[in-house]
Amino acid sequence: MAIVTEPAAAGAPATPAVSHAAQPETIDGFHLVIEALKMNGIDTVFGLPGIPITDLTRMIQGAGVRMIAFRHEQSAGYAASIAGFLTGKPGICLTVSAPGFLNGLTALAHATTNCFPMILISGSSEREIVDLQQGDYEEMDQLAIAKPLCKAAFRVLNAEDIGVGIARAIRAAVSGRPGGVYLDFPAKLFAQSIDAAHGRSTLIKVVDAAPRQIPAGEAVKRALELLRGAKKPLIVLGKGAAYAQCDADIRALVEKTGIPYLSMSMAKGILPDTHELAAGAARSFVLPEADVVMLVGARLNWLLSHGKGKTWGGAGHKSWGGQKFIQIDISPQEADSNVRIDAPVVGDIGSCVSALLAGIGNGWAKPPAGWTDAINERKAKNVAKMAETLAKDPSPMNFHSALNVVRDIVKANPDAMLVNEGANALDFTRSIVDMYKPRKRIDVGTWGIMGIGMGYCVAAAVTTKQQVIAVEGDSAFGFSGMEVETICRYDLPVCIVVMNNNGVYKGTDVDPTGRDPAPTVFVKGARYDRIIEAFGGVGVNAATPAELRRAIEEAIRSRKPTLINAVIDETAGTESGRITSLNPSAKKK
Ligand code: ADP
Ligand code: TPW
Ligand code: MG
Repeated sequence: MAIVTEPAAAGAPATPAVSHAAQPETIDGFHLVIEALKMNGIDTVFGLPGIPITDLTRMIQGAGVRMIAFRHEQSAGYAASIAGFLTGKPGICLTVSAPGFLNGLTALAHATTNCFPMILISGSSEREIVDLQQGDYEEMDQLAIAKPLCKAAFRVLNAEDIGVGIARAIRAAVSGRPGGVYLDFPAKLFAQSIDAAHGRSTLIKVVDAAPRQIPAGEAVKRALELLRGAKKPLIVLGKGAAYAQCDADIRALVEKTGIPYLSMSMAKGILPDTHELAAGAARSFVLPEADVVMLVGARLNWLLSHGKGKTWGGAGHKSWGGQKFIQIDISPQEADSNVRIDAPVVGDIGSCVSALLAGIGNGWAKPPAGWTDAINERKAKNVAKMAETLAKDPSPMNFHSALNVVRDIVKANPDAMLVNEGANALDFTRSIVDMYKPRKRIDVGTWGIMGIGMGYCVAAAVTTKQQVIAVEGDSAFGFSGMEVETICRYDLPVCIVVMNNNGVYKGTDVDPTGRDPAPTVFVKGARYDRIIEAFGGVGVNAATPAELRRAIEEAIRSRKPTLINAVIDETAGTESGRITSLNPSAKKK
């Protein structure tokens, strides 16, 4: 995941040259920042202008770096975070001070939580006034506030230190476990002028920003011994495995060992969901039954029921199910965070998987047929049941009949990026829509966060140039809906499908007192498609699967920004989708 390098400062506008030969050329903070970013292969910045960074956004654009300007910093931040995931380079988000910084902060915390490399750069107000709390314009001690939410936070006060600040931010974001980094640039920094030759000599082109981390030989041996003795082995692929971009080796590991695998949401497609060893359709069977589980870039957090309890065949909700775990992860602190890890393999996934492959050689005995046959039997049963449900054509549409269309379209367009958020709109899409290629599915991630939608769409379109399809709950869409203007402004090939069931989870709740709409319910029969028309995009109302299919196909053909209001049965969803049980239940009704 090397940072791509470019010739230093190519294309950056030079500080206006002064004609007197006697006067040395100078460079200011603005240009040092831009040159440092360019030198380190940063080609895109996501942000929103205002004091003190308006000129910086202009100059970034003038220097040939893509400056994508949003309507809200949170969307710019989410865009930066997912650009980091998709490219392995830190995604950059640029904001103004206090309120802009705070708007970007949720995304910074999200990046850290999800292990995505991102740098939030915020302008800040005058230090001596902020520190004496004398009431400066947008006064706030941003550095202190950012610190607990990111891997590292730095403030740069002198133009000579810009190079070091940016180099350290890049290293912190992409090395080891990736995460969010905060860079604080006070307004005065940008205007500082120093000798140009000296200034440029302080810039650092980061060498080997994300160094390989080779696993210890004995750790690999321990893992292979455990795997070799397994009767019912299982591999779990997480988004760390997708991030590592060593898809061919992961595929070889699965195929050479013949071990069935589960893909976590954003790991879907590292191997196609239709692969014969894919065990996703038998998830509730394989988790409690497996005896040895190899985690590849996946944490045993809530998404995997902390590796224990009923999901894993444990007797009680916190009891160990008896599995032995191998965990491949770059973080040496991850092992044992929830249950005992018998064989931690610490290193970058590329190096770990190739070391395992070398140890496996060619004569690896496949798992007992009893195990794979049992899985295949469950899979066949569940797939047949799903096919039956998908074939139904109820009126109004439900999630299944609408997503059956998306499923076909993704199959026919495997290079398209799929953005997904909501509750039911998320869970049904994850289980119904098969993915065929790595890093194509991007979604709510570790927090199950709403609001990533349009920011992710913009970043996916800008960084991959592929068609983007977003499946959005109507509530989820609302968090970032104004960014459809951004999508139209940059004319991005994004097709947004709003699964409109009139509310959060469903649209049927009522206020028991009869006064107001229920907190989960929105305006009934809303026409989200009309929002995009205000900005010149294509809006379509789709009440049937045939209408939905036609509209998505046309969006892909035209590559025009499109928003489809998919009318979904308002009774179709369940509370919180698949995670109803996480709602605390009141003892008395
Ligand atoms: P999921 O939600 O898909 O289960 P998680 O976000 O819980 O995935 O886990 C991702 C894990 O991958 C993290 O523990 C992180 O340290 C690890 N990781 C990220 N990048 C790499 C890498 N290049 N090599 C090894 N581990 C990585
Ligand atoms: C930042 C809580 C989880 S899912 C959801 C909310 C508000 C919306 C579900 O409705 P939607 O989907 O999108 O219409 P559907 O198909 O079930 O009807 N604030 C944040 N993050 C989260 N997760 C929430 C609130 C939530
Ligand atoms: Mg909804």
